[in-house]
Amino acid sequence: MAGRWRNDLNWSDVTPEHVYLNRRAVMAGAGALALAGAAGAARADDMEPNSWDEITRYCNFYEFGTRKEDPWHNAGQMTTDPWVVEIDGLVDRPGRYDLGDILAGVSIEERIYRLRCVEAWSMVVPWQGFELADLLTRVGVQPSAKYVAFQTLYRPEEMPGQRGRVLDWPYVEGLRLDEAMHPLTILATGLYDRPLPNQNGAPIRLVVPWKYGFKSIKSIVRITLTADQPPTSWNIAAPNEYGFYANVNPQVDHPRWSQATERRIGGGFMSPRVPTRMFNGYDAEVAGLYAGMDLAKFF
Ligand SMILES: Nc1nc2c(c(=O)[nH]1)N[C@H]1C(S)=C(S)[C@@H](COP(=O)(O)O)O[C@H]1N2
Ligand SMILES: [Mo]
Repeated sequence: MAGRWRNDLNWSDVTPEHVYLNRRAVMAGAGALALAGAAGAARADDMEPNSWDEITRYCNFYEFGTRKEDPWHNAGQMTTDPWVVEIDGLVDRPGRYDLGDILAGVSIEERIYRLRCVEAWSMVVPWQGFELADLLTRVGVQPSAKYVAFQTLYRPEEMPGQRGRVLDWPYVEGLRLDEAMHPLTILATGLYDRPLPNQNGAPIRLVVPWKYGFKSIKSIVRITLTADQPPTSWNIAAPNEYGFYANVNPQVDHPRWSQATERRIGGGFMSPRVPTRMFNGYDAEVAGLYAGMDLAKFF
């Protein structure tokens, strides 16, 4: 991997906007304020994080219901302590790892990423987490491994949505190994410098910012290194609508709607529609992973 990916900004650089700028002005004087203001304005359209309320109340987590506010209402019932992640398959050190042991071996950093749902809405989220590659390297990926499979908690007594059949439970997802090892791919444990709320996938969830949101599987209990492409929940549910790759691509429409634009959550009752960007704007970092691939075929 060519070096660690560096964040292009910290969330404190852009939000809470006026609070932060005022603090900076007091500390560093008017010159710093002008600079920060100019940089902030240039980014404002694109990388201004959504509010805590937007990110934690407008969620997709079908284990708690299919309406956007259901997870906010229902996810409090999920027990997240103790939490064990089973890591198995083609690894040198398989085992049932306590979350505390996993976190003891990594350094948590901040990543502000765009999140683009396949339903054509989007947000900007200030995550805290660590690179999935760090964990995979620690457990030792064997040369025969080509994919990484992930599984969400299955606990219908705490997850009312799992008592219905809207998806095959547990929710499963997967990445090609090179996607999993890419420095943009993180396991998130926090949001706005607070522990990850249950509805956003506590205590540990995947974030793959150049793919549609459904790839970013929540509340992970198992990670399996495999030789073959693993099954994935939305692909099982509707294979003609949701592919394994699910790279954000404004040129490949969903069979039932356009993917050319997206509704950026927030901004009052008229959420602005903005153009969707190739690989969700991370093309410089990830386009090389798909060189020569037909992205309409491998959607
Ligand atoms: N286990 C699980 N993970 C999931 C989902 C889900 O229903 N169950 N929804 C996905 C979808 S469609 C999206 S858009 C993102 C939403 O993440 P957020 O609610 O934290 O914004 O989570 C993804 N991860
Ligand atoms: Mo989504």
